[in-house]
Amino acid sequence: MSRRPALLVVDVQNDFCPGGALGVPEGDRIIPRINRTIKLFVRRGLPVLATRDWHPRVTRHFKEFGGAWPPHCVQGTKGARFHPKLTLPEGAVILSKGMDPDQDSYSGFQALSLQGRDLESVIRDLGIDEVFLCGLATDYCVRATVLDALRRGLRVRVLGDAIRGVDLHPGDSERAVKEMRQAGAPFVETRGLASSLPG
Ligand code: VGL
Ligand code: ZN
Repeated sequence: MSRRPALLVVDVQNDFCPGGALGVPEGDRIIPRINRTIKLFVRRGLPVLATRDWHPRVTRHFKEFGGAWPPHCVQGTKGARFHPKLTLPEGAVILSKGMDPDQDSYSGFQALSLQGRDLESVIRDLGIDEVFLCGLATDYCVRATVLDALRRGLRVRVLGDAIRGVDLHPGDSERAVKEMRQAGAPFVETRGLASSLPG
């Protein structure tokens, strides 16, 4: 059976980049690498998916209402937009998560497409059997999405030079990387990726 990978770009939004409400250090540095990788997938006719954190103004995810975070990625605000330098292709599948005001949801598998489909059904419908994953943040959404993908029996590769973490507690990102590797997600670099893609 032929392999069919997709690229999953996680939460590359203004609020997660330097200057944003929850700026991840160097969060914007990964964007040129992601853009080059997007081109590789588009040229081969392989799907590109992108998640976004998409919160209501009032949610238990935010400090003010008992959560861990300053307000960020509030639906419809500039902070919630994809970073302007990110070049998502026409036809990219956009999935939103974090809409439930009563819970934290970090995994892309809790996200819904604009048509209301969840990530797993989108992946199955597109005939994808392997996900290459990049984006923000290593210790939250990237980690949770990678572990969930593995639990669902998908092959996952993490683009190690195209992720960055929040590190709310020092060492969080490093621990997340170890955890993802141990769970069965190999790390690869964006450079030289062309040779490991079909077509
Ligand atoms: C995330 C912190 C708060 C993430 C979302 O998507 O990684 N991190 N909300
Ligand atoms: Zn959030």
